[in-house]
Amino acid sequence: MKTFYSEEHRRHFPQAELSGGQFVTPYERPSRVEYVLARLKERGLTDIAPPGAPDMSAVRALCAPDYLDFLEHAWAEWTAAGNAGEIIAASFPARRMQTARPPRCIDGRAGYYALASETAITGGTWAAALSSAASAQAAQAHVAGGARVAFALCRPPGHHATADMYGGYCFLNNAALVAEAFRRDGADRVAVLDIDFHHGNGTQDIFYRRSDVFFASLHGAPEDAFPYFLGFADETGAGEGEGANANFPMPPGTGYDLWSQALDAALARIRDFGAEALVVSLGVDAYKDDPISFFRLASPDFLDAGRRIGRLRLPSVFCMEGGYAIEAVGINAVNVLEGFEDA
Ligand code: Q9C
Ligand code: ZN
Repeated sequence: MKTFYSEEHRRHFPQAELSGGQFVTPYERPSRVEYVLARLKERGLTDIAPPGAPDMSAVRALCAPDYLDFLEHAWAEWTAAGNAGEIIAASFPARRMQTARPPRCIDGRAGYYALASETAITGGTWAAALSSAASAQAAQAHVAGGARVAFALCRPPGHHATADMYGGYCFLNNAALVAEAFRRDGADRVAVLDIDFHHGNGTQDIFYRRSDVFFASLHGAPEDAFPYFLGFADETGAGEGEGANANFPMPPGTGYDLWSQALDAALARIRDFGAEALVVSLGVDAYKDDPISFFRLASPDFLDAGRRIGRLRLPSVFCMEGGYAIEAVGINAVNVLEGFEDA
């Protein structure tokens, strides 16, 4: 299995994450990918290449133009406005406020384009987000070119990002870019399977009204877990997309018994849908020792999950998403990949 990975991710390393009323070192930090790289090498998966430049036309086709303009210029505007710290959104268009009028000033625009305030933007964030998207695009191109599978070691992650909002450590939705690229390259039906602990609200939102991209997500129930406001089981798609969205919210303490039943149910839905290509949002924060999550998967469970996914026998792209038990992130992510190859 080939891995696509860009060192540019290091340009996104905020000092601060607002967590528990304090600024802490962000959970989503550069060292996460170092552990994945180390594990890939340890397991002989040494075919690792940098992506080329991002396909900007595909990024522009996915995202709102004003959102991309914000991401590209936010840092320059923020510093020009005399701000000393990182960009952290603090005011949002909440209930009964205007959601269609982006402010002019940068602190207003940060809140307009953010869906949460834990995610800071710095001078290197845009370049890093683009490099992450480029890895996803390169992995898809590799599979479109005939490989059965590829791994996009994306950082920053993507599944919380919508076409016009960032947050949950995400800026550009890498998995959605891959799904759209499979469609462009001729797959009539594509499935996205999101096994990150958190609901993939961004991916769901992007494809919610579409019948050509099926989205399935296994995650901590929104009553108890970020992103709190999406990911309920009764969200089944809308309009043309009715029936093409499947959520599997699960309660605190969920272990592999329940989780693997949900995985099997999601895989059955993907099979029934008739997907010709698969995108996996590969978060490994369902791990028992993850510091911000509440599932209880053990490392061997990820190997088994990979096997089950591999039995779909679909051309597949894995996009790295979350996972914050830093030293286990590599073992768990690579276990999924090895399980997949085993199947
Ligand atoms: N006190 C991904 O896994 N909330 N994003 C953190 C920490 C945000 C997770 C709360 C979690 C975002 C890609
Ligand atoms: Zn997550």
